[in-house]
Amino acid sequence: MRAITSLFGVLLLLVSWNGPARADLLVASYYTSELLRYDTRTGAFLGSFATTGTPDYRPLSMTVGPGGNLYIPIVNFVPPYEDSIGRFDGQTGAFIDTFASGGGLFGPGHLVFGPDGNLYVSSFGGTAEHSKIIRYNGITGAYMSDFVPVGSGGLSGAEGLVFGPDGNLYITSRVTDQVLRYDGSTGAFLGVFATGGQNGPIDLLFGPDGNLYVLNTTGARLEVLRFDGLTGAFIDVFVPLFSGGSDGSSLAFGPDRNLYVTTAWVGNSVRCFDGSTGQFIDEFVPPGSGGLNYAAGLLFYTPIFQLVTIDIKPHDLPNGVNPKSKGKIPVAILTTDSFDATTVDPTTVFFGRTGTEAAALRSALEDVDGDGDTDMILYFNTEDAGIACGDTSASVTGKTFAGKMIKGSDSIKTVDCK
Ligand SMILES: [Ca+2]
Ligand SMILES: [Ca+2]
Ligand SMILES: [Ca+2]
Repeated sequence: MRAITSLFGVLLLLVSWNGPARADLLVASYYTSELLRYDTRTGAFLGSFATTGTPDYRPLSMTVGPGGNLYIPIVNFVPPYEDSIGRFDGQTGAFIDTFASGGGLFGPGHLVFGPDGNLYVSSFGGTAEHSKIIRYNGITGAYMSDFVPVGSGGLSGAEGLVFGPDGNLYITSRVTDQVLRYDGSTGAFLGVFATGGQNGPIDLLFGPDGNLYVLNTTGARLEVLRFDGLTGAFIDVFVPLFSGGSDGSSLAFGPDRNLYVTTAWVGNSVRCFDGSTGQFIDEFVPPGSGGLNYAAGLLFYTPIFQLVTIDIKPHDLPNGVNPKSKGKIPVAILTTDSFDATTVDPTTVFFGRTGTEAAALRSALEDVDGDGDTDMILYFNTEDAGIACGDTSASVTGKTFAGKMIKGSDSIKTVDCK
């Protein structure tokens, strides 16, 4: 029996070694215009994950969207000072494109994909004359509407926003010290949900216990208040005022269910608090670790795709693509030592600029690369792939019949772009 038990233990260990990828902690380093990676168990610095490309484009927060990519509000410090939402590859951190801009976006704070798949961005604006929530198309990035228009509900200084368990949208109104609630489908104002005391609320989320956690700032200090998630009634000061923070500070629950808070320019760290009691545990990411300079948004992020090897236009290299072609483009998913391409469900496969654009027209199983094992070849309408002149890579996403998400990328060279 003992032998069986220890064998079972070994098997469990093996399973856990091969288990799902562990989350990384990503932190926006505002002054250095990059996202930094930290170990979620130890807080150790793991490297720079992404940069915005220029020191004048400063990242504030981040969320995960279609294709497993990261969407990041960027404050632009060079003329014409147009703020925007950048899209970055969720696997590699590579900049993909400026996903969304316009619609009067001014001082973006936080962003979230809604139940309808579209992207909601708070436009802080500093005062009631500019504060609003903008809705962009979740696939194309096109401006759709001012979902919560200027003046609605007295919103002033919009920063944090989150869809609640009831499907409605909750927004921090920093200047009026309130959390406001809006209809999640129409954007209509539903009322003041919670009153945040004397200090300006800048971020919020619903915790594992269903209650609402609100991060307040007084300029150089932070606190976390807790409210009933159903009624908005004040419960307690979950974390009392501490030195650190101001603009850009954010909060998130970790995989360990503890609460993590970034402390912006004052503390320049990530603090960990007990998720049940609010008690301070430690400076999980110490001040300045890994070059961190002005800790803004944070995200516990698990890359959800298995990376697979693809070959755009098998037997061709470089892989010339005419974005305006009316023709079809073949893409192979190759079988390797670590992946069997015949397990892919071809009806789930998309190809294009980010791997979410064009559905497969048809597919076949064959040994595309002549190495003796069976691969999958798929065909897509080139003009549906969303490829723009100058793009240098394209991707495939899909699922296996067992439901595992896959993603692969290959180089392209755009042609006939005059
Ligand atoms: Ca090729
Ligand atoms: Ca092979
Ligand atoms: Ca093969």
